[in-house]
Amino acid sequence: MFKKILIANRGEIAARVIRTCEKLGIKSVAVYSEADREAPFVSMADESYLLGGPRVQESYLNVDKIIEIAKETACEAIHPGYGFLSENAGFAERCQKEGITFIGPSPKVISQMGSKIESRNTMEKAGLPLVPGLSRPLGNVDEAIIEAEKIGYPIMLKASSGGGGIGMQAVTDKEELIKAYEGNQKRAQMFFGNGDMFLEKLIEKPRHIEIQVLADEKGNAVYLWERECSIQRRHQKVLEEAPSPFLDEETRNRMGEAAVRAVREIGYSNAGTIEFLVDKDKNFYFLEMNTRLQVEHPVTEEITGLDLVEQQIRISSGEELSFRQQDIKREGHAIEVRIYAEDPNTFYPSPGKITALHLPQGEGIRHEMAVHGQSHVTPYYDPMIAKLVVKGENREAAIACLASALADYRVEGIKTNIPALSEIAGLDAFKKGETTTDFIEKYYKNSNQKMTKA
Ligand code: MV4
Repeated sequence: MFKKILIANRGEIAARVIRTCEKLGIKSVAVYSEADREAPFVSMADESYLLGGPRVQESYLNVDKIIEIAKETACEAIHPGYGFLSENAGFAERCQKEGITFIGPSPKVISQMGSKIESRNTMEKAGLPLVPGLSRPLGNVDEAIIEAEKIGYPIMLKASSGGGGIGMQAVTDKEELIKAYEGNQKRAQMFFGNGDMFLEKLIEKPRHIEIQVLADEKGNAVYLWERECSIQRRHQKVLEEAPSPFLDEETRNRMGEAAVRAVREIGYSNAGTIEFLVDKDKNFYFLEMNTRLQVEHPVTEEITGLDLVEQQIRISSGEELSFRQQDIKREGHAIEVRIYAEDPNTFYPSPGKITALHLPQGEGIRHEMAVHGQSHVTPYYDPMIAKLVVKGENREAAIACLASALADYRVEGIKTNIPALSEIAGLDAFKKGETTTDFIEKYYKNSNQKMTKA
C-alpha cells in the first residue's frame, strides 16, 4: 500500500480523496493555486504546496510543477480526481515515466476512450450495443449527406473529440445537416483541436444511465449497478440517483454484464463508468466511457457501502478485488444534487464571499464540501460549492430527505441554485421518475425563459 499520495485536484474531490487517505493511513499532499489558499482541502492534507497563480495553466494543469512536488515529497502515487488531468493520457504517461503511479487506467485506454469514434469501434468489438451510425470520421458534408440517408433522419451529428455536447447537434433533414455540419466541425476543431465528425441515429427522449465498474490489474471486474443522470442542463448533470427508477432487474443486470465484458475485453483497470443511452423500450446503447472517478460516485457508494476512492487506491497499488459480483449489495436509494454558486434564475455563476453556512444534519444526509463558512467562491473554476447526497430505504424516502435537507440548507452571502434544486425535487414528474434528458426544459418552470436569458 502507498505511504504518500499527491492529490492533483481541488475543491470537494480533493477533500474527498484526502479523507480516504486518512482512513487508510496514507499521508496526503495537496497542491493548490493562489486562489485556493484558504480552501478546506489545503488544510486537511498532511502537506500542501502552492502550484502558482489562479489560472489552471499555472496551477492544476501545470504538469511539470505537479510532478516536481510529487518527487520532492516522495509521493508514490498521484490521484487526479475528475476534470483537469484525470483523463489526460499524456499526464498518465508522464507519471509512469517518472516512476509515479497514476491512480487510474493505462494511458492507452485513456487515449482510446477519449476519442468517441475509437471508443465506438473498441466497444463494438467488445460486444456493446451501439447506436446505429458511422464509426469512422466523415470526410466532408457531402459524405455526411450520403451517410445520413443510409442511417435515416433524424440523426445526431457529433464531434469525435466532443464533450459536454459541444459539436453535437440533432438534425432532421438534409438542409439542416448542411447548415449544421460546418459550424459544429469548426467548433470541435476550435475547442478540441480535432474536427473529426461522425453520425448516429437520433435516440428520441433518451435517458442517460451509466454503469459504474471496478476492474483490478489481474483481469477481475465487477459492476456496481447504475446511476440515472438524465436530469441535465446544457449537458451539466443537475441531479443523479441510484438505482434508476426506470430500469427493471433484468435490464440492469444485462447492462452491468455487458459493461463488465467490455472492460475485460479492453484490458481496463481501476474505476470507470460506461455511459449508455436508454430508449423508451429499455434498449441501451453505448454512449461513451469515462476513465476517471465521476462527480456523482457517492450515490453508488451509498447503495453499495463501498468506498470507491479506497478501491481505486487499492487497485493501483496492485491489490486484487476483494469481492466478487455476488458479494456486491444494493440497498436503498441515493440521490445527489450539486450545489452551485449561481443565480437560480439566470444560472450565471455568482462568485463572492460566503458569510455563513448552515448544513442540514441527520440520518441519510452526506455532505461533500468545497467550501467552509468564510470561503470566497472564486470566478476561476467551476462554481460548485458542495454536493448534497441523501439516502433513504426507498426512492420516496430519499426524495423526502432531499426536500427537507434542501429546505434547511443555508448559504449566506452568495446566490446559489438551492431554490431551483428544491423546485425540481418537488415536481410530480420527478417523483414519478419521469426523468428523461428533456426533463429540465419540459418540467422546470420558465426553463426556456431562464435558458434563453443564460
Ligand atoms: C445522443 C442523444 C440522442 N441520440 N446521441 C452525447 C453526449 C452527451 N453529453 C449527450 N449525448 C447524447 N447523445 C444520439 N444518437 C442524446 C444525448 C443526450 C443529450 C442530448 C441533448 C441534450 C441533453 C442530453 C442529455 C443526455 C444525453
